[in-house]
Amino acid sequence: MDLSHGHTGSRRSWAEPYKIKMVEHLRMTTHEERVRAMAEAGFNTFLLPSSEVYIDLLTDSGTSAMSDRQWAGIMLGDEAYAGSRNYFHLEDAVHSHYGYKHLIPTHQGRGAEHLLSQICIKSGDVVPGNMYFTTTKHHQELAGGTFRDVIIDEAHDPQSTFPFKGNVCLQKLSRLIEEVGAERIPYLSLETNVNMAGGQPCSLENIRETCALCHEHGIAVFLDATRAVENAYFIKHRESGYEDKTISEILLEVCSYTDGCTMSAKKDSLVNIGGFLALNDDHLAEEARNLVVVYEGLHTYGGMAGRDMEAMAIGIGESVQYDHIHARIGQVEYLGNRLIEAGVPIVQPIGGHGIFLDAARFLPDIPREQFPAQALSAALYVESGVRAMERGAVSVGRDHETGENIYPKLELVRLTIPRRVYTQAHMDVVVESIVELHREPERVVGLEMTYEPKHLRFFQARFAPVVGAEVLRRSGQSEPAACG
Ligand code: PM9
Repeated sequence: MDLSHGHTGSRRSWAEPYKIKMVEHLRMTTHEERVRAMAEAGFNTFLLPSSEVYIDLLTDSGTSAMSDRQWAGIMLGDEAYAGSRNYFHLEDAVHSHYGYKHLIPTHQGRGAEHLLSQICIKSGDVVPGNMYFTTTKHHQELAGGTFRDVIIDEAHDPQSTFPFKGNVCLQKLSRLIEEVGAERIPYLSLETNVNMAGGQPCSLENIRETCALCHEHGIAVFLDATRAVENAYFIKHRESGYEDKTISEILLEVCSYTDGCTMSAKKDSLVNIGGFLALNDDHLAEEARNLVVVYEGLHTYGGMAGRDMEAMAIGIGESVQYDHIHARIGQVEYLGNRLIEAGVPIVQPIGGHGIFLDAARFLPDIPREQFPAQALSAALYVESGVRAMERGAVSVGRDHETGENIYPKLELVRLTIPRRVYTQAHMDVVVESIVELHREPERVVGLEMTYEPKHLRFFQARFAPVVGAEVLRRSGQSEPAACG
C-alpha cells in the first residue's frame, strides 16, 4: 500500500505504523547515583555515560531505531573499497528523493559542511544563514568566513506562534548584500526545520523567494537538508496549496530551488551514522571529490561502510512515507501539548524534532551568567534520569572580537525525541518529571563554567554550582544534593 499520500482512512491518532520486534533494556538509577554521576560529568549532560541515563533525549542524531528492512540491508553490505554497489543504491535514493545531480558521501553532516566550506569560502567572505547551527558556523569560520543571521525576528521569540519561524527575512538579506557586496557572499546556508530555533520550518514560498533573490545576485543557496523531511510535513499541513501533495513531492520541490545540500543522515534518514554533500554544479562536485579523499575516504564511500550506505538508502525511502513522519511529529506534539497544558513554558509552535523548554521563563531567578538552561538540564537528569541538552549561551559561545560570552534571546533546554524509539508512556514520565521541577524551581542551582574547551564548547565544557548559591535539597531530604 502506498502510504506516501497520507491515506490513514478515518483514523485520527498519530499511532506508530510499526510494532516492536526487539527491545533494549533500560537501567533505572537512584537519586543518589544520579547526583554522583552528574557531579562527575561536570554538570554537562554530554559527559554522562549512557548507562546512567533512563530516558535519553540528548539528541535525535544517530539515535533512531532502524527497521527490519534496514537491518536486512546491513547484511547486504558490499565492503569493496571502490565502487561498492551500496554507493549506487544510495546515489539512486538521493537522486530520487532530493533530486541533486552529484552525491559525495561523508561520515556525517559536519564532514559535508567541512568540504562545502573549504571549496566555497575564502578569507573575508560572509555567509548568511537562517540562524546559526553550531557545527555549520564553526566550519564556515574555520574556512575564513563570518556567519550572519538573516532569519526573521519571530524565530528569536519563543512565544511567537508564527507558523514558519524558520523563514529568511528578505529585507535583512537584501541589506546584507548591499552592505558587503554579492561578490563577498559565496552562498547562503538555508536550514530546513531550524534546529536552534526549536525545529521551526521554512515555507516553500519563502524558500522560493530567498533562492530567487540570491540567484539574482549570483549567490548560490545550499540547503542544510538534515531535517528537510520534517519541514516538508509542516509545509503540507500549514501552507495552502500543498495539502494534497506527497511528502516526496514537497521535498523535491524544496530541493529544486537550491544548488545542493549538506546532510546529516543521522536524523531524517533513520540511520545511526552517515551524511552527504549533494551538488548540481559539475565543477564544484569535482572539487569536492578531490577533497573528500583527503578528509573522509574514497568518493564512493566517504567514511561510511558499504552496509551503512545501504541502510541509509533504505532509510531515505522510509523517511518520506506519510505514516512515518505523521507518527514522528505526532509524538513530539503529544509531549509538547501535555507540557503546555501543565503551564510549562516551551517554544511555540511545537517543532519537528523535540520540545524546547524556555529556561529563561522556567527559572527567572537564575541570572543568565549562571547558565539557566545548562542548570535546568543538569537538574532534570538528577531528578528523573531524563537526559536533555542545553541550547542557549553555552552553545552560542563567545564574541570573537570582545571575548565576552554572548547571551542569546533563546535560552533553551532541548528534549530531543529519537525516531521510533520511545513510547507514549515514556513521554508521560518526561512530562511528570518536568512538571515537578516546574513546581519547585528552587531545586535548580545556577552554574559557573570551570573548564572551557577551544571548539564547540557545549560538548565538553565542565561546570560547578555557583559558590554561595543556595545548595538545593530534595524535598523531605536532609542530605544536601550537589544539584537538583
Ligand atoms: N545536530 C543535534 O543534536 C548533533 C550534534 S550537535 C549536538 O542536533 C544540523 C541542522 C544539525 C546537525 C547536527 C548537523 C551536523 C548539521 N546541521 O552531527 O555532524 O542538527 O552529523 O551533523 C546534532 P552531524
